[in-house]
Amino acid sequence: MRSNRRLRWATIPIAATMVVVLAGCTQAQLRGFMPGEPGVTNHTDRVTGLWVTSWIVLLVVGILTWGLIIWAAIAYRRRKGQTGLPVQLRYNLPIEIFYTIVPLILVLGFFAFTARDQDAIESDPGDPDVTIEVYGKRWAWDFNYLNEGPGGDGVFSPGIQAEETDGPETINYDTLPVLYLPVDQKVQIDIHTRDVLHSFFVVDFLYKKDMVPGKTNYMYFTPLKTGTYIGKCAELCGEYHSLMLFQVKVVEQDEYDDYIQSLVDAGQTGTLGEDYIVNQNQPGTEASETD
Ligand SMILES: [Cu+2]
Repeated sequence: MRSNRRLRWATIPIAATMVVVLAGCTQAQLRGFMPGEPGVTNHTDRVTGLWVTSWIVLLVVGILTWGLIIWAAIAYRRRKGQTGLPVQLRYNLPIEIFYTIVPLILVLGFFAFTARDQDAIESDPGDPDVTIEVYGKRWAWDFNYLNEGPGGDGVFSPGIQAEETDGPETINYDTLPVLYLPVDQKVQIDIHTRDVLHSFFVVDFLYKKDMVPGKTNYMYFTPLKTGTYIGKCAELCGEYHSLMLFQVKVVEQDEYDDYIQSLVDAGQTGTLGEDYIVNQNQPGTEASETD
């Protein structure tokens, strides 16, 4: 009875604190300080949801654990006149079962929700509206827009490494490689590298994928918000890794079509494909067979 009443008294300040804390939450805090804003792609809210919910569960566990530690330290502290060891408790079966099962439930829960979300993000929805081949290279990006241009042979945009400047902006954003994507269209990205491991990362899309020599990885998503987003290499790939940047412009369909046409007009038809892979010692390449 007594502990029940004590618990009831505790709920009032806890609830009041929660109300104050949550009411003062900014959008950034509610999203767990993840970059970007809600609904940038069809996957970002799912990623943010998993992140924020996991943190809430972990904080609840943390507060309970810290509370119990502090409570035990105060309630069972050595009092005046006490000598020797306190009563030693062991083989307390209910407690042992409790602290085995609770972490098990937590780990299985985190695993299940992660697997569910990963499966949703990774699965191929099929019938992409645009398919873009991305090649990472030390230290820039080439973009091949497949099935576009005359005859559907594709158009391409070769990128250069970011240029450093002395100004307040440390790099020149005007010369960054740019990937154009039409808003509200199903996008498939085929991910390759021409040399070492890189990682294709669009920060606000909350997802990245390794670019592995001799392997093609895929990313599927639908951009839902027009805007310009920063992309970067997320796998240390050498001296100028930090300058391996690009921009993603999510635009309306007609602006996207204009951009594709501008590449056609510039004579950038076809694709910059495997011919430019510089690795000579990869399984399956000519070089390794003749060596
Ligand atoms: Cu890189």
